[in-house]
Amino acid sequence: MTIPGKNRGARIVLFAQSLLIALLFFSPIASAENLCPSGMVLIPGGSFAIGSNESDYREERSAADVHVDRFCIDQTEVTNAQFAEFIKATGYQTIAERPLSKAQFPGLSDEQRSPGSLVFQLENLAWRWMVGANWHYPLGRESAIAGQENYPVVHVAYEDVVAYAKWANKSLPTEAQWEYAARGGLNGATYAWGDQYSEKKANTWQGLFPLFNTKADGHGGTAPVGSFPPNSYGLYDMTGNVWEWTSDWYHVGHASKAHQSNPTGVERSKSFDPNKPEESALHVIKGGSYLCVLNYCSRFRPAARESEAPDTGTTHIGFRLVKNLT
Ligand SMILES: [Ca+2]
Repeated sequence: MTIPGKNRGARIVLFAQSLLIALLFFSPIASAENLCPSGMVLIPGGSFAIGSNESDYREERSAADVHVDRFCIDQTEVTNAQFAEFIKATGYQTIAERPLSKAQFPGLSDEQRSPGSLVFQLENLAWRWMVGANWHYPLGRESAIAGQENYPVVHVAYEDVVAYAKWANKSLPTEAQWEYAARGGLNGATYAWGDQYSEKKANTWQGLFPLFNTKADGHGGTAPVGSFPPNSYGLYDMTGNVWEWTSDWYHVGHASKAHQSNPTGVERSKSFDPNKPEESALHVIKGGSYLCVLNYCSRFRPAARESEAPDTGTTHIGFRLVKNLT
């Protein structure tokens, strides 16, 4: 026997429960967690000053107020294991694996045009062009990455990371996105964690560069991603380990970005680094690397920036990607 009143009450309770579940499921908080693919972190939109007016490095001056919309960013630098998946899926050959072009380097012999890349040799404490060095053999032919699956991929040129981004359906960060994420909400602070330097916070160089490295942080070269504490946004290695490519073309200062939303930097034709006048167009790289040290090149600060030719990969440049949300 049914009791109409009781059934109606039960239906109301059931309806209310369903409504609550629906509200929870579709609430902004719950959906925000699902906005970013696995391995990425949601960075809330906001305004900040990109660059630094206090910096000794003129390329960081003057700071400009900018706004960035919310976006997702990789929690770590892209690893060897992740890059290997891309190579396996696409058969892509990185620039360091291709011979130098005869048209571009007519004065070199075939042997001199053999595939290779720039390696910083810790034993000699010097940069050297090494035939056979590439993402799979970071220090040359006898240095395969077996056992280093969780290290950041290196020897990736700009063209290589753009190809990876296309495959992953993601994008290179703009400099503004990268710097905003690196600051972790501590806008205006010197370092990603505050104003006091600490060699325990990131994979940097300890000692007198380039004479000696005490390796007090436990690493002479690159370290597995996530070996050091994350910043306030939960992002690892935004300071040190490897430099990271951004999509911006390099230009001294930030005047072109002032008061912009989602600035993308200068056009290619305006890219210029007075320290490298022979280069015509360079991209901004951020974050510094394991070779950065307070006494020599303290470019492991969020405001710091360096230029790099798009066709150049080295032992200390890697990348991470963003997913833009519309
Ligand atoms: Ca880094």
